[in-house]
Amino acid sequence: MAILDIIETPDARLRAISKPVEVVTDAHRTLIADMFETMYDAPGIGLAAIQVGVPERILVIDLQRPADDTPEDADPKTIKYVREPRVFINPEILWESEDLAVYNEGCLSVPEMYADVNRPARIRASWLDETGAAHEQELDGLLATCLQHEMDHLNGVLFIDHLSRLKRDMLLKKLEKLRRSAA
Ligand code: GNR
Ligand code: NI
Repeated sequence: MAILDIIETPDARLRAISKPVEVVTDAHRTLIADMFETMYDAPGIGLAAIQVGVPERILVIDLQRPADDTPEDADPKTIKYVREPRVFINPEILWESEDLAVYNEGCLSVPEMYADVNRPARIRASWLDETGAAHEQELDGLLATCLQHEMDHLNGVLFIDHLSRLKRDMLLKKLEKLRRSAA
């Protein structure tokens, strides 16, 4: 297993259209294991293959729910999270709801920047898992939002592309300033 480098904006590779996976191989399964390790290390709740430089339609998600015995008032920093790793290969959106949900999104390729994004609240999606088996399911909540965010990456789209030009430019300026102060 390996922690891979995450590509950050404005790297042109983030604008590539990723290619469908024809056959799921051991090489893909190794990449997926490395993607999970990279995502947990970051940490993040999702990661698309293109974010580690691989232009294939593969993404991983783990929303890491608090353990079932967690009290309501527990400190989020000290509670135990249960891993729920999910793999999506060649995902497709078959249906999306008219109603939208807003989430304050972030992206490992646009580090430390957050903005509200509206997306369909519920979607019906199909995909392959790491064994090549096909799945189809209706998703909602943060999982629906995160899958749409990751599927955007497969099409060269970042969450900042959903903002007004003014908001996007402000956010990118803030990122540049942060990078200069960190350098
Ligand atoms: O870690 C992440 N958090 C997040 C929060 C709200 C909506 C989407 C995401 S995905 C992001 C990780 C990432 O950049 N995936 O591409
Ligand atoms: Ni992202």
